[in-house]
Amino acid sequence: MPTVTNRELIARLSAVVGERHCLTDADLRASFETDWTRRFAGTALAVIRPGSTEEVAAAVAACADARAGVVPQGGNTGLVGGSVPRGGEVVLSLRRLNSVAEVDPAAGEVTVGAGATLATVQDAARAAGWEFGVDLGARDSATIGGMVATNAGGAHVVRHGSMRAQLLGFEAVLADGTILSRMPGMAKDNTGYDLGGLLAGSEGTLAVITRVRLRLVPPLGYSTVAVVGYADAASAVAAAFELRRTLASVLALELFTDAGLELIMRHTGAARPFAVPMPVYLLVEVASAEGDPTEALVAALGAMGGDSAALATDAAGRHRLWQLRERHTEVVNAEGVPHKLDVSVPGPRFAELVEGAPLAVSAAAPGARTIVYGHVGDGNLHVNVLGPPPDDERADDAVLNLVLELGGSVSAEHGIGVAKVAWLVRDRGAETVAAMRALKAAWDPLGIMNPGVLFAR
Ligand code: FAD
Ligand code: 2HG
Ligand code: ZN
Repeated sequence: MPTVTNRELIARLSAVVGERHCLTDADLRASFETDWTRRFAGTALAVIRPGSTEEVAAAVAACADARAGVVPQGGNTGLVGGSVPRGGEVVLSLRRLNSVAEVDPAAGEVTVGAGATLATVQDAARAAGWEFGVDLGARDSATIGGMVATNAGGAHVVRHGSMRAQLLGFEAVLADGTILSRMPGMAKDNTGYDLGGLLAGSEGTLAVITRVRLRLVPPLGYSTVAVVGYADAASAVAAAFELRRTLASVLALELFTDAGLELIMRHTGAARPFAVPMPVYLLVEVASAEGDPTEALVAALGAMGGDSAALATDAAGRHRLWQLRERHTEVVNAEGVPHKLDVSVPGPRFAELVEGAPLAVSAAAPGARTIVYGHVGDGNLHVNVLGPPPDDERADDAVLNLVLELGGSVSAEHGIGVAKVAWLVRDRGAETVAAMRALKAAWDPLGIMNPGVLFAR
């Protein structure tokens, strides 16, 4: 049994990180205690803001001695409630670990602190003549540590893969305060278990990621974006998969519907991409270093007979079209506190999911509104439900049941967090979850790392 009182723990944490980085006042803690959607919130014992890996290690060791839960937090843009306290834990904010080392221009690699934002890393890569392979709408707030911890996906997975695929090295603090480091940056490294790969998607339940070595990708100088309207989801999905098969230049394949577009127009003042509303829209971006891919895109779209289309090759035009997809999260949040279901199904079932999810919601929660959008190229749909109170999960359950019937996954990119804990066994099976729990027990025998996330307590 712990013999350390909360007061003693706070005094020790304060000594480690400095008094002004150990926040105990409710007002100062508040922004760290509620998640981006406002659906998940809890009270922390304290919020600490360490300034170095050594401080993280000493703080975690102090929490272990006190048997206090540790909730690692980056930009707090996660959408499944994993970055905020459930009650009485220490929130460990990584945002001060925001260093971005000089890019290695020959290797195309960079070492960054866990608290560096995605936008900072993208800027550093571009300044050195490279690009970072992952992009997502929360780029100004989401941190690299949080993105590794959730194995974030985003718009370019179809071309470059998700965060795990960018990871060449890591430094992390284990649950007893031990520092692990494997940072040199090697494309090939088969010396035993891939522990960095294990931390990718671990959602703060195994260790605190403090630094990572990332691979960069060559810049793609030519880029074109098109938004095409379709009469139904099946036609849009078939077109997306045909483009993925035939155009090597595909960088993004995204889908949204007129219900989402209506919200975007109402909240942001954006205009329709073309005069006639269509039920389903496909956004495709093609990009190449070798030459302008526009002609090939136009030919491919023409051959498939899309109904109406808007196309942009200049930066402002591309940005305008991207806003129609990227701002869905923000405008849904402006309408209310959403239930967010981030799911994937095998490609051939994707259209069934797009059509079926709103019907499943209506049957389970009459009157609820469903807005769907997502990364069609990855079979990943974001189902957002507005109307039911935060703790009414009937609509969530209906959608997740449908996903499992279609052979899919209850989390494509945001993770399990606390939102989908009840669904992990149903998705992965008892044997697999037992194997995961064995890993958790070995890495975190006291169960202090993000308790309640991923597994039920
Ligand atoms: P947080 O929200 O702070 O934390 C997320 C999880 O990671 C928590 O479980 C936390 O405990 C853990 N964690 C955080 N930092 C660390 C660390 N250093 N070590 C160990 N564990 C840690 N996600 C996508 O995948 N694709 C998208 O396209 C996408 N678009 C988004 C758009 C918007 C507008 C918003 C608000 C969110 C979007 N997200 C997207 C979700 C979110 O941005 C990602 O999940 C992101 O990876 C979270 O990063 P963060 O720094 O905010 O992490
Ligand atoms: C996106 O793809 C993000 O826009 C957020 O993953 C998804 O708002 C959502 O549900
Ligand atoms: Zn997404």
